[in-house]
Amino acid sequence: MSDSEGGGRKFSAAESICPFCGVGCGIQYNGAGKAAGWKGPVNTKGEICPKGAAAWDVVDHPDRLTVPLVREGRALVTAPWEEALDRVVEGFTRVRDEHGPDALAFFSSSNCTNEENYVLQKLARALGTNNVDNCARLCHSSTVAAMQDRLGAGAMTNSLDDLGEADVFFVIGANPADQHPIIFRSYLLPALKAGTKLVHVDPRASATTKAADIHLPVRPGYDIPLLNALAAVVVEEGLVDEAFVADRTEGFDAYREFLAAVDVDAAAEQAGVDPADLREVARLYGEADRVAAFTGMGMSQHHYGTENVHALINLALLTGNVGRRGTGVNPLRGQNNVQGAGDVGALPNVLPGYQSVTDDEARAHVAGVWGFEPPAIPGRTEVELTHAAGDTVHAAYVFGENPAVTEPNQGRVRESLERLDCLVVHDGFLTETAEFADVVLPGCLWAEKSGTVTNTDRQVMRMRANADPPGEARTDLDVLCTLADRLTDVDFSYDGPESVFDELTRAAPIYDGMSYDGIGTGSQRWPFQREEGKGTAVLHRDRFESGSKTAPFRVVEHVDPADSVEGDALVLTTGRVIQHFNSGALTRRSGTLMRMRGEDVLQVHPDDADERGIEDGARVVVENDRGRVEVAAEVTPAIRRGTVFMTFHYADPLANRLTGDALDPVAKIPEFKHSAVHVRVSAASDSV
Ligand SMILES: Nc1nc2c(c(=O)[nH]1)N[C@H]1C(S)=C(S)[C@@H](COP(=O)(O)OP(=O)(O)OC[C@H]3O[C@@H](n4cnc5c(=O)[nH]c(N)nc54)[C@H](O)[C@@H]3O)O[C@H]1N2
Ligand SMILES: Nc1nc2c(c(=O)[nH]1)N[C@H]1C(S)=C(S)[C@@H](COP(=O)(O)OP(=O)(O)OC[C@H]3O[C@@H](n4cnc5c(=O)[nH]c(N)nc54)[C@H](O)[C@@H]3O)O[C@H]1N2
Ligand code: SF4
Ligand SMILES: [Mo]
Repeated sequence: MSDSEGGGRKFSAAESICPFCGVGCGIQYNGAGKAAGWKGPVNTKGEICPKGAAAWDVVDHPDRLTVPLVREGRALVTAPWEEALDRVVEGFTRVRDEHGPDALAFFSSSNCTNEENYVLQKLARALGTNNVDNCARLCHSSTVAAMQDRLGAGAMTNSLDDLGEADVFFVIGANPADQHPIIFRSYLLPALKAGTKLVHVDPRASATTKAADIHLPVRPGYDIPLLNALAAVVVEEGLVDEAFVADRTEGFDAYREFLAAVDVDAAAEQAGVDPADLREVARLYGEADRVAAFTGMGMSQHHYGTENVHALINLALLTGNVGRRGTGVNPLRGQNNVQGAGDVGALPNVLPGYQSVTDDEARAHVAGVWGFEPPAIPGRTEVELTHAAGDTVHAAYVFGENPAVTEPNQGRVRESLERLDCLVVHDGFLTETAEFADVVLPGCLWAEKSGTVTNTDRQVMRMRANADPPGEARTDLDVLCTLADRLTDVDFSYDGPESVFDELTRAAPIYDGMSYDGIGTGSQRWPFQREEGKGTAVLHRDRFESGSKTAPFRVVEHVDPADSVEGDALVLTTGRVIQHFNSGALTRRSGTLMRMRGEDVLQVHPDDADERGIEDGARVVVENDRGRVEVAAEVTPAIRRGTVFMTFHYADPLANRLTGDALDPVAKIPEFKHSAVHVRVSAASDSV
């Protein structure tokens, strides 16, 4: 471990966790201006991907916020901490007094620690509102809703360690080679080399597809007909796991009757895939002893995302692929702590440990720990809160999120943000969202904080500070506790993250028995078994987490996407690339990553390009009723005909100008993966 000085700041290596994806690789300062992996619980050889390797680039970046800012007229000007905090307290207190606690909104952060999220949700509840959410809403909220409903737990059913035992990986609407690179390289690839088959269901061929045995290039938004047809073939060909169905499921008769009416060829055509390929995949799923399904944003981000996941759960139950090693339904989670932000209760309907706010016993349990009872009426969700701005929501605290890039239909989002009486943004950078703020509080980044995060396979791991906060910045936990103390009568004076974690283990039953010391440089997994001193790797073994021995089948019908695709319209689907992360707030500031991929492109199929006279590299206009962006075209057969793809990593072009605000009725997730757009060569590019 070496120490070094950076612009007056002292850096020293200490085992922390990567600030990017939900894999949760161990990283730390390498002593020479870079980040390096250490042998963590997940990246056991110390391996990291390009984003992890570039994670230090932003820590000492000149754009870092180092002092608070407050709005004076049109400008944001620097202010002492006391003045900035006074403004927050004054703004939030005034709104609460005038409009009641439900006029306040708290956007918590899946990029921040369990302790920070725990304190922020407790603050919201101490003020009398359940209006607290995090961007899991935009991400796997639909997956969580479906899995919680059917199986009793909305998390990966299995652990990374056991998944290699699968005979088949069924990856639908996810691209782990680019989005969960260390899972892909260190857990999936070795199994593939040893003979596990990979099926990839995705309208776009990606690095994951390269490793696949079969690719089903599904038409965006048509996963339900595809999944139903797979299930119908499994039944038709006698591949149902009869013993599992009899012992562990309910409602099979109605489901079988529904499947009997599915016309497999017609469903394959509706889903845009070859019926013969689809039948082959069904046989693989039905005949294999162990199939592990992985699901991502291509499934979850539709206005029927919950139904998509229900259809996948049916297939896993039908083939007996739940409750054993190398099987299951496995959502690959987004940020380094999106799992934890939900676990600790930064959600409007549940308290720490997924205890419902409407459950009297759960509220009483939490009240026993907190000394006050949280409100019993569920709060509103992230996009609903944004839409209510200026109407029934008047103050918002945005902690480690950048909704002015990442929420759908940006025209509407930006008008909403303007209408808030008091917008506080607490972030490491002056983000696009911070431009709308009344108060901007300088946040810490990963290297400057200590605390815990929970990764995609439910492992709670510790982050350790490698540096002090820059300039006058304070640790995020310190700022949140100070504000909470000033805004409420509740005592928020914790003795550092460890004492917050200790309280969390008492409030959230799934974390009961865990400890900072117990975690050490390893991990503890939920649900934690206090008596055994360890967590449960494979869920639903003899009983489902719901407490029941059985899980129900459910008839799932196709739902049309919200945008109808007429005339020469194409379907825009959006997603990610390996070099950038979400709103790009961090990765667009990394010189290394920008050299790897500086600009966005729109992937267009050669036939669609020909019809529009679009050449590779040409600037094109992409537009619909909601907005318009300009971007360079990449003409490639990797994308299916009729579909175009761009990322949402850039503020310009801002893909979310084009996405719509239809929400899933259950999970309230937006439809990021299906928007009708028109694409044409840009006049500006014609004239060049
Ligand atoms: N490099 C990188 N890694 C990341 C992130 C990042 O921004 N960059 N973000 C993190 C976060 S927050 C998350 S949530 C995860 C997300 O990880 P993924 O779920 O892998 O993310 P996406 O790229 O949004 O979508 C996955 C795939 O869905 C496909 N798709 C689009 N529409 C459909 C459809 O209708 N049906 C099907 N079956 N597929 C469809 C897309 O072509 C895409 O390849 O990644 C995490 N890791
Ligand atoms: N079109 C389209 N839109 C999408 C998606 C899509 O696939 N397509 N995916 C959606 C998904 S899955 C997600 S998860 C969301 C992500 O949406 P966001 O959460 O809004 O995106 P991020 O870029 O992850 O925002 C993180 C912010 O936190 C700040 N930050 C990072 N670390 C810290 C810290 O330690 N402390 C503080 N205080 N701040 C910190 C960063 O600077 C950044 O501004 O986007 C959604 N939007
Ligand atoms: S795989 Fe994810 S957690 Fe691991 S280094 Fe890459 S971005 Fe970080
Ligand atoms: Mo996400």
